[in-house]
Amino acid sequence: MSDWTIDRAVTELLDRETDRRDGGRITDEWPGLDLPTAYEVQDALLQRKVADGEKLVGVKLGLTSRAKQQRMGIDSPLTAWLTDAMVLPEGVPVPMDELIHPRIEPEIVFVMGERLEGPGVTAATALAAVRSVHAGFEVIDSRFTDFKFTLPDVVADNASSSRFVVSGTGLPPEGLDLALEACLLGIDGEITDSATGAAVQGHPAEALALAANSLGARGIAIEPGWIVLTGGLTDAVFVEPGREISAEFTHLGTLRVVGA
Ligand code: OOG
Ligand code: MG
Repeated sequence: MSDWTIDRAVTELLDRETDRRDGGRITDEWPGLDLPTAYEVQDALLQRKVADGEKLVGVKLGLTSRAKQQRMGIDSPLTAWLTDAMVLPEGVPVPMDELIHPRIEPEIVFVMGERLEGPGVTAATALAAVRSVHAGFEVIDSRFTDFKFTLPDVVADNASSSRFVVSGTGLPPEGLDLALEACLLGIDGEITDSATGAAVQGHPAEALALAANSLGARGIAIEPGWIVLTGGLTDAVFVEPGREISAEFTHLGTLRVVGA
């Protein structure tokens, strides 16, 4: 019998985040941690943050692209929670002194206009519920050493969530072909990687539908005004002091962020 509980896992993960330290995988000590229980840990972690004054502002998808799945060694997408404390305004440097070992990845972001509740949500119905499409960056900061985890570990850890940037100006989804929307990732002015929106589940709206359907199975709807991060288009890159990371999109604009 393991002496781990949902509560203990939440406390351990929050302590690591506060103390800025990584550590071993929970599943090494709690091999019985299955996926449904891992989502219970994730939900309890959100409740703890909400009790501390944070507000739920949306949902993120993770491991929706092959680049991310291959790097992390997990081929199954997941969802996790976004709170207002994770918002990094455009132009503000990544606060390295608050984080453990941050990496950053470019993402296509939706702001929802209408409620979306699975099951049965298709990419077309999902896209029809979107108010605006934005360029985004996600800063991930796993509470596990070297970003080494199993699927239940990373689900419990709210999918490495740390900070995110959403471009101020969005575009209506109509008129955009998001499968073809390209993103050039740059480090200090040099293009190091690229992808199109098709990298995430064939189309970012497929990723949104996936989120709606998997949350729907847990009785949760995606609400109007929510921010939805559809998942890293490329592999993530390490943030370093003074390093400038850029994401140049075909129509969604260009985001730049620097490590402080
Ligand atoms: C897990 C989070 C993955 C994404 O966009 O694929 C993620 C990780 O890579 O640490 O946010
Ligand atoms: Mg991400």
